[in-house]
Amino acid sequence: MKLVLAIINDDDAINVMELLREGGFQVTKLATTGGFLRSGNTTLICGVEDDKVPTVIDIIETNSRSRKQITSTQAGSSMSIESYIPTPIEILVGGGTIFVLDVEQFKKV
Ligand code: 2BA
Repeated sequence: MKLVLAIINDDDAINVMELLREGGFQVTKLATTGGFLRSGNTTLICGVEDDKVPTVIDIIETNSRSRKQITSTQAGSSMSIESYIPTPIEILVGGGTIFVLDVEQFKKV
């Protein structure tokens, strides 16, 4: 058995969860926060048999859009006045970030 952890955009979460459910997968949704942008994202936890992992990844991959997002640079270490003026930069936020972990034991009690 594997545990799929997928960090996706909040806007894609409902759709991805619905498609996983329709595919017969159980899924748990966690409200999480990205360390870089410090804005909300969604982490899905999905325990699946090994041979189903590609199907789960495919559902997540197909339904998680990447987006361009504007953020601002953090203050630099120099003491110049420019280092305190935030500069907008454009970054590409995934898609999805997916981890697949081995499950040592799975038990429902
Ligand atoms: P955040 O940490 O808020 O990162 C959002 C996006 O900012 C990232 O998109 C990436 O494009 C950019 N980014 C992150 N760190 C950066 C840096 N030091 N310099 C420049 N740009 C940077 P994604 O790579 O698609 O990641 C989306 C979210 O997935 C992340 O949100 C984080 O919550 C999670 N994530 C990504 N890689 C991870 C990892 N190795 N471990 C744990 N969580 C991860």
